[in-house]
Amino acid sequence: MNQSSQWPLEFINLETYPMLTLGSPQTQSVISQAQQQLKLSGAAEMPLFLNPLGIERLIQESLPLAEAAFWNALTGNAYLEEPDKNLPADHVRKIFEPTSLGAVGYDQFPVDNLLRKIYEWEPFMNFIQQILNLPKLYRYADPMGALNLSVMKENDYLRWHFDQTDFVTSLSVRNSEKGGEFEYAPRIRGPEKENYEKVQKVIKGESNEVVNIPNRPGTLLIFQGRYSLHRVTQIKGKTSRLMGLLGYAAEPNIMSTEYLRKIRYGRTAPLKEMK
Ligand SMILES: O=C(O)CCC(=O)C(=O)O
Ligand SMILES: [Fe+2]
Repeated sequence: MNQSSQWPLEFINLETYPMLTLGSPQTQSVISQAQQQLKLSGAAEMPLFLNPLGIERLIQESLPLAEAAFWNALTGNAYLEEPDKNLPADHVRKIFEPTSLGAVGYDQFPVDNLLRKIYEWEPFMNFIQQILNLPKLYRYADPMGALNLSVMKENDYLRWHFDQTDFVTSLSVRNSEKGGEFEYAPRIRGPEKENYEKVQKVIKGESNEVVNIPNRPGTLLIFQGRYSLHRVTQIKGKTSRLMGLLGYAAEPNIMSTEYLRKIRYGRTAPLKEMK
């Protein structure tokens, strides 16, 4: 391993997360705890994954980057697709909520950006792969979608939805003063059952199955969002919520559609200076 590929090390809390020794008993115990959490609730939370130096650097680098975010506001349902016209008007697939947030694409990250370094770092990907117990893991092949900085400013909101991917890996950069909480209903649907009634209750604020994960800077989160309905509550106050979203998948060549690029980054062509 050469010098430059080692440098995220000084920013990671290696005492708690000794990622370089995957076979050691301590690392195996961290990995099996995360696996337990995923099994129980679909979310593995690893607080203080970054050390104070790492958190500070992440914030300092993310603030100017956030200025370059593309903002979009739209409305949609929890299933991220147009509902069938023949469904009754009160069907949960016909509940539309607003979403507004900003996103910075992978091609906008400088090469020496810490979040990017961590994302591209083999030992980090191996660590995630072990937790997910997958034979292989790949970075998204999309030049914009692979790594994102999500930027949510005052009044922004990410509506209740299910992800169309099996899991999302995030690294929290900064919290808003109020709001900005990640709320979710663990495994509220399954591959064979939609549980529309329960889903509807969540969206209407009538469910007691909703839990939340506080947004603590430096926390690494692996979240399985295909079956767990989730949202980010409305941001209150002038401090924007910043979150790194790291795109890994069990299959190679994952690309975003042109439509997704357009609504998320406001463009379909990647920037020229991309590596
Ligand atoms: O910003 C977050 O914490 C979650 C984002 C999310 O749910 C998504 O990108 O699908
Ligand atoms: Fe999501």
